[in-house]
Amino acid sequence: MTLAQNIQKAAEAFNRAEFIVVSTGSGISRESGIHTFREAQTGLWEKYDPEELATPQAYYRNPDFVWKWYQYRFGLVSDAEPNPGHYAVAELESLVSRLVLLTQNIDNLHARAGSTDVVELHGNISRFKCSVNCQGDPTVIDLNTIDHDEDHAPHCPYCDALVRPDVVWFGENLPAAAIDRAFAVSAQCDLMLVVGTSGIVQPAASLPMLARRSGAVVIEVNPNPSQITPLAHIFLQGPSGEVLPRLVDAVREARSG
Ligand code: BJW
Ligand code: ZN
Repeated sequence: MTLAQNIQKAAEAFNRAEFIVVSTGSGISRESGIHTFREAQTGLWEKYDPEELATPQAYYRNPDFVWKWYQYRFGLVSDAEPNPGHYAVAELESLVSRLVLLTQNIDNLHARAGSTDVVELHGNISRFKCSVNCQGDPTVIDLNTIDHDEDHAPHCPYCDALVRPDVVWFGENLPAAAIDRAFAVSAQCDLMLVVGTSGIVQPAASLPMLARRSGAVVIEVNPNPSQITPLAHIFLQGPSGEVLPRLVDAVREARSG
């Protein structure tokens, strides 16, 4: 089947579904200039494995170094704009009766594109918290209210522990409300659209399987086969910034036709 035929088939499935869950990974932000998580890093960070930096152990071992990595990435995210893939997901929300968006991304680009019901599974790089959550979980810290610079990890104004980005590192639990909701909607939806994830990182990677076992149609958008591809009913192979706008057009046409 050609991509055009698969998009048509996917659009028909969308029009049969009442409750849609979209689950996204870093690939959807690739066309906004943000590297996917497992892509080779550039410049200063070329030599470092992101999987080894995104851990509490790395942070406590060398807080200033990991802080600088996050400041660098925060800069990239702040300069980025949503791309046609993010806008297409936001538009889908207005075309269907119920849609929940689950994202592993920490870049806020879905909300900036207009999606309204976004469940952030791995936190948000623009938010910071006390590393021991001394005033309750999470103890959010507004960086503008404390003395800090780009090169040094700042300290909590209440307890002096380190301040850290409010993201989920390996070995840490996902925010309970977010993961509970993700499991619930994945088990309830009629259709799950999975976009731009390698499907390697748990527990997010298990959501498409849960959806499929619960009877949902699973559709994947990715330029490359992933761990999700074998369980997808329809695989739309291509970059999401191109495929998703075509899918939205096809959903709209199938609806009016
Ligand atoms: C395009 C594209 C284009 C390119 N268009 N697509 C069970 C078995 C084994 C291990 C575990 C397990 N359960 C838990 C674990 C441990 C661990 C884990 O999963 N490890 C794996 C590596 C095996 N999980 C955890 O530790 C999680 N916590 C947890 O389970 O708590 C319970 C527990 C507690 C204590 C002990 C054990 C368990 C937490 C996971 C947190 C992940 N955090 C990160 C970092 C966030 C902050 C930061 O960014 O710095 O989240 S890791 C990183 O991976 C990031 C991402 O959200 C996440 C997923 O990556 P993603 O988005 O899939 O990116 P890539 O790069 O892998 O793929 C990109 C894709 O895009 C590719 O497919 C491309 O083809 C595609 N693409 N261009 C569309 N234009
Ligand atoms: Zn504190």
